Amino acid sequence: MEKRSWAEPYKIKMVELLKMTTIEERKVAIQQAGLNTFLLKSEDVYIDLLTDSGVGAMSDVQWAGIMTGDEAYAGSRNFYHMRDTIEEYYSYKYTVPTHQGRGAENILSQILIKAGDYIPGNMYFTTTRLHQEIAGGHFVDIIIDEAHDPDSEHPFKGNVDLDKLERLVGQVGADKIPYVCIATCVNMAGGQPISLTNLQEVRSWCDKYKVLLVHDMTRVAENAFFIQQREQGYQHKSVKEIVYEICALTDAATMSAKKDALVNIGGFLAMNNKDLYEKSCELVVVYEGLHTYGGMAGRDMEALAIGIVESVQDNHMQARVGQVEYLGKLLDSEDVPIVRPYGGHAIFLNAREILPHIPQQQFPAQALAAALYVSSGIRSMERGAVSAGRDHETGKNVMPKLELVRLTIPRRVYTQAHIDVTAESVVRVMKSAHLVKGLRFTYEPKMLRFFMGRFESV
Ligand code: P70
Repeated sequence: MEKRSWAEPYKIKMVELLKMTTIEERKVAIQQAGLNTFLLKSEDVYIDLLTDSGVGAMSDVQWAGIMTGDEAYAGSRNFYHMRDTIEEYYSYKYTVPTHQGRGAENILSQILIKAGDYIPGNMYFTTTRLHQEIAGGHFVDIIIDEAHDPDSEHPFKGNVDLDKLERLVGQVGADKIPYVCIATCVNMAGGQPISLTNLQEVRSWCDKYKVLLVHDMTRVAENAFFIQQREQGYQHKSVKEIVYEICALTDAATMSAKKDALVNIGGFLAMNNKDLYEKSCELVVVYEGLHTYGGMAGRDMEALAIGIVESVQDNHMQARVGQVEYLGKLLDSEDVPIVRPYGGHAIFLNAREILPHIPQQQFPAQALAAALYVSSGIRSMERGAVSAGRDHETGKNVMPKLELVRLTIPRRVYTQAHIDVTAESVVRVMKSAHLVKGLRFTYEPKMLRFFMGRFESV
């Protein structure tokens, strides 16, 4: 059969040189970082797969847009460009810029949540849940069970289990549910999409009970690509059309634009309801900045407006998700236990299986991320018990079913050769996995402990 490869729909115009380190240097660096990859200096990292947040490569057109920044305190023209682009591509009528995603989560949670409320969501996200809790709410997981099983091949592991939603309303009543929070391409589940059919069902449920539907749209374009590839009836629709369709089913959205929208910083809260918009404007001036910049520079709003357009191009998405898939296939061919199906932004290593000798109380995923860094200079992120934190009522460690290490692929940054080296490095660390030891905290922050926590080997 004739071989047909695809290649990235861009070429490289500028490069950033990487520093190579020795294993001895990395051993010192990880000890100084308290065995936490968040605390490493970026200079000491070879291939940085910590996150896909704010680390993408902007296009020449975005950089040109930076030069047209209108840095007026009020009414910057870049704000209006961004707002109009959001309405055109994402359907939402009103936009409130924020410095990044969690700024939007804070404002939304403060406005909509009362003490004692319940907020159902398709799996938790760390910052989202924390803002819900700070506002006095309780997060309730309503994702399908398959999402908690790393081996399930379900094509839409981000789907909502409507029975769980129905049970919740039976227990607490619709009055106690201010909104349902749905993430596209669920991060903590392994970058897994929700189907449009399921989202339509959630919409109908929300209409029935008069509950708002809020969309964490941080990775909406990746989700749209999976719908195009996997959901019946969408093969001939463009990513752009599917993105619009997803957004149009929801009432409001929080966005960390540092991911899909291809910028280094920025986010927003967007909605169709004027009353919610006005309340958001009142709070954005308290926490972020005036309602026409909300913590973003004019130039960054311009880059964001352009990034939205670039992010929904089919060929961009094919290369983006294709690169993640390429890594997944390499690891699969070496029998590395990873979450299936491959995610949109990352491949997730199943630390439970790679380090069966380390009990979850000793944070196997955290230990694996540290070991991978020492062995190869590759930086990854723990997404297991350390991230899950403690139950905010009982104070007990939450032990999630998924104990994962995330190899997150920045957008338009690394080459296929970097991905080859990554796969080889993971295989190498797996071969000496039995030597990796469990960890305990030496410093445990009260909130979002994974960012700054420090550890020692036990
Ligand atoms: C990541 C980043 C951020 C994020 C997200 C979803 C689905 C909201 C946000 C917040 C950065 C991160 C954040 C917390 C823990 C680890 C890493 N995800 N919703 O790497 O947006 O960061 O802009 O405030 O993925 O996954 P922001």
